[in-house]
Amino acid sequence: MTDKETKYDAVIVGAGVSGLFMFYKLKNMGLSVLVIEKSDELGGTWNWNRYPGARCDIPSLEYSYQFDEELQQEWNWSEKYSAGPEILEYLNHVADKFDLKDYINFEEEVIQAKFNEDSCLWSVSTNRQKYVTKFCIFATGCLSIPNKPEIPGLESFEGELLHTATWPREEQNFTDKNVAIIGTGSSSIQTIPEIAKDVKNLYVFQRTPNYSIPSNNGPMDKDVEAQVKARYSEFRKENSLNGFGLASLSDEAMISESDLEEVNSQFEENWNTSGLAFFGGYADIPVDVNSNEVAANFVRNKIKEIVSDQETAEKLCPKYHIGGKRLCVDTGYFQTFNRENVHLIDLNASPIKNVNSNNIEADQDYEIDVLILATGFDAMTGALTSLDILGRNEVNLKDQWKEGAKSYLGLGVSNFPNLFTITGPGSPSVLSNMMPSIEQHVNWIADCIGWMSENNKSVIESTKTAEDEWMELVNEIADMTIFTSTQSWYNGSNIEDKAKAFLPFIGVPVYTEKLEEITAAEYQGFIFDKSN
Ligand code: NA7
Repeated sequence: MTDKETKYDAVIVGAGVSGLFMFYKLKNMGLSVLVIEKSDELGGTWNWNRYPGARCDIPSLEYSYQFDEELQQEWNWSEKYSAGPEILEYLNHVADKFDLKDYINFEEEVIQAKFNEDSCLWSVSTNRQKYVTKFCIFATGCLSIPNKPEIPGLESFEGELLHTATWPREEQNFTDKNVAIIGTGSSSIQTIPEIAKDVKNLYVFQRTPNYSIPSNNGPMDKDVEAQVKARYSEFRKENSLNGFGLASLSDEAMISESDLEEVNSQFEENWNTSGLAFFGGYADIPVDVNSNEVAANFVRNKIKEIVSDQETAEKLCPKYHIGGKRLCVDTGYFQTFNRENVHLIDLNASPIKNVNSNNIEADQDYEIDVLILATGFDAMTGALTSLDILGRNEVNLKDQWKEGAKSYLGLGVSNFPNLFTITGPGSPSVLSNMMPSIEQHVNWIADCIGWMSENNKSVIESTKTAEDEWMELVNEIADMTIFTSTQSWYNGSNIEDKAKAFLPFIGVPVYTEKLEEITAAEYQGFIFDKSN
């Protein structure tokens, strides 16, 4: 170790929801820990995605930490679904309350992490210096690396070019401007109703329409808040027993066994109350294509009811299974297309031929001042494969994952000892409420490190066999659902040259059961100190 290398028990990469809690846990265990954060602020996804309308689409009483009773009692959310700035305020409150900020190295970017087989330590190189650490923990998020697709002529555009995932902090003034937005995923669906209010014209370039359910957002109902807070831990426990880890609408009712008229009237009620939970309204929507079609058709009919121009409505109606792409939750998205200043351009009928200095050429020329890319992320693996992470024999993680990411439990990767990922591929992550899934992983990693110390183990690594079998299970479960039926960022289809592999583990309760079994069997599938 040179003078310039500082040694830690653990280095955590990222100061978002997962990095903050991971740091809190390890600090309380008495470990020496460093958090490295690329931005000058904490908050991860909520720090980067500051576009107008950015909002959590899971109710905030659920999308919040549960590790500290005082915290969950004292914090009051102003709305059912919190907007990005309020979530950032909350995360800052958490960091202040538990004295976390002073230990975070802001504006420092990890470039390489390399495992040394002799010392069994990791060297972490940043744009500033080098650190040595026993454990390397990637708290880098599932949706962190923006997808910037190749669009012909984009580099020649002379107006303002924005991406929803790297939105500037300064307020953007779009008054009387002609604005184009490319992409119609969740970010776009949230921002379009906000942006449309001010602009002269908003041109929405859509490649694939999305299903979206109204959020039915509003001020926090104080009675509901009080009821939840009176039994918060039970409430969290109940939610963890539902497939997606969310408070569910569902009993065990199946569309296939129900009267269609009753189903449609139930859907009507769910449409007016539920948001994402709409998808769980009947147990067979995710697994039975015919039942799925009933739900899909209900939403298509809603779109046609809301949007006055039927040609536009038809273009906004998705044809694939509902849920195949991430279901969206909106506040007035479809209604926005009734505005005279909002225009939908179907890229399937007329692809973008070129972007010039001040216009987009498609079916006609659209003169624009601002171009917004709402084109998503290199999801689930992008934040890891964009770095040089070198494990045993200097194998690079991005090479190991070339044919598709494989991980054991979404927590460990063979050839990468003492490296942990929080909500990595193969875990419920993006197909669950991220907050409790993050807490589950952080608690597990902290317990594992504690167990290793008590049992005199210094190196943990998952076996390739465990990893292969685990990913087979991930795919077996996914194949029983509609999730693999559509091109989506769940299976890497949105990124050119990315291996197509379905990555999230579907089913929070099954995952939890398996994780607990494996842990109780003294971390079955992991080897310690290469000896057992
Ligand atoms: P998404 O959901 O990946 O949406 C990206 C959108 O951009 C989607 O409509 C894409 O169409 C579109 N896209 C991507 N590349 C292109 C090109 N080259 N041309 C035209 N359109 C393109 O990302 P979001 O940021 O909206 O949401 C991500 C998640 O954040 C969300 O699900 C929540 O979990 C939070 P496509 O469908 O690929 O045809």
